[in-house]
Amino acid sequence: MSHKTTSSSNPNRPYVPTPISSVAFSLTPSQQQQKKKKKKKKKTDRETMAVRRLSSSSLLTSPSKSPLLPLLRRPFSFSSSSSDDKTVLTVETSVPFTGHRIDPPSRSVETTPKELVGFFRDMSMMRRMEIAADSLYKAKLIRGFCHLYDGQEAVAVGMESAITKKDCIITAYRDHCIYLGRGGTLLEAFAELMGRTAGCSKGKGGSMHFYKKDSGFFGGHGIVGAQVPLGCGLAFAQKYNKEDTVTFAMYGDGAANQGQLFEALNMSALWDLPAILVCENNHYGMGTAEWRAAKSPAYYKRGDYVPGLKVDGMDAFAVKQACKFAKEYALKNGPIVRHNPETIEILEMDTYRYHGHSMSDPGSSYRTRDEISGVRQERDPIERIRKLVLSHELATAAELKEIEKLVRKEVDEAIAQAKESPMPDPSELFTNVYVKGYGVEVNDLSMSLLTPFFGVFSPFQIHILIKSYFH
Ligand SMILES: Cc1ncc(C[n+]2csc(CCOP(=O)(O)OP(=O)(O)O)c2C)c(N)n1
Ligand SMILES: [Mg+2]
Repeated sequence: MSHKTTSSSNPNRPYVPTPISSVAFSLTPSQQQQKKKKKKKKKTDRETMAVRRLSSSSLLTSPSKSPLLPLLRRPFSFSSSSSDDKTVLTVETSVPFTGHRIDPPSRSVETTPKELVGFFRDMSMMRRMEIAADSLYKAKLIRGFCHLYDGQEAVAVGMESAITKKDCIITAYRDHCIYLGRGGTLLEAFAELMGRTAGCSKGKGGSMHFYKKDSGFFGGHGIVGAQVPLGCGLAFAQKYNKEDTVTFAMYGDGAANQGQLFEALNMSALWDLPAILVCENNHYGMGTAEWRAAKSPAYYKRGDYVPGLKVDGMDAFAVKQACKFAKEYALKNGPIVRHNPETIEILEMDTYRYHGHSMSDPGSSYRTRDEISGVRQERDPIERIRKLVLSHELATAAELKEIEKLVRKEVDEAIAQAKESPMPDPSELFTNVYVKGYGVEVNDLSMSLLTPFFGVFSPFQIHILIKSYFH
């Protein structure tokens, strides 16, 4: 698996990041008055209030005295350290949306102080989790394939804020943060990464195979693109069961060129399924820049007859607006209507991954360090929200640092607890397989034959492959 390909900094075809205007926001007249009043208050008053808000936050308060239960029970909540969910703030997206066969939504996005500060904390939590996973991998406590999501957090957070847990999400192997967003806990995530029984797949799936029962999260998938037809199948079930819900099927710019995607798109459009295809365009498929793999890298237009929207995927509020719009659009007239030719859409999220493709890829041989640091400086999703929080005076810089400190502590606690969890018993190798009592012993020959597939399949999928090969 080589990551050494022509650099995207090739002068003929450079990677051009989305231009970002400075953080823009607008306030209604009453909000402006409120802001003026606030300014008059003494700084100390404001800080005392904010510290009170911080300490009353659900995420930062242990619901139990047991050392294990807090992390097991505590969902990754989108409540914020600010308790104010009544004041409506209007935030402008960084850049306008671009539509294909559709009028794009407004750039003005409504939010509340609670949501705004919540976005900051939730994205900081995701970022910290991925950085910690990097260290655990280097310490050999996480093994096998491991694909990190840092840089792309705004997609997970913005999407989650626009939908409910009854809507479905299905994604590929870059799944840790989507899992947290769906309500997974840090303990379940780290335990799974380290192959422990407290993990969300009982330690049997690893990084690429996170699942969350009864949460509308249909997990990570190692076969590139295969999750898209499965997602359309979920949308079929939603329509069949007459549910007012939708499925977000996520895939990368690399997967966007696969045939199965177009087959799934055709059937979904034909059957008016409430499916929303979300292309996370991080501009690289492993070490291959998008322009080397796609004749047309305008992925939001690639559905031809299917409407599409290009979204700044580094702006959580743009993602929120786009996902809300897409869900409403997909459900327009309800999924039960026999012929609604406009249910399915493609959302292209213009995003960026800071890490390499996986832990075996340093991520710097096919793109320049300047490119990576440029995106960090200009477009970082967390820094954007930090600026918004500060400009709305919802917290001070010191308070935001405190949130980051608490997030770090919570991640460290989860890792310590995950390490306490045992590895699965070897007998577990024969559970959760398709056909009961149909297992086979894995011998050295079959293991060596299947080694190349280890990154793609989970140990249990490999078991099934062995089974079907030898029977
Ligand atoms: C069917 C299939 N082909 C090839 C691979 C190897 N592979 C794993 S990830 C990847 C790149 C996918 O890139 P993209 O869709 O852009 O997603 P990203 O990793 O950027 O999130 C490839 C080619 C695979 N796992 N499955
Ligand atoms: Mg990609």
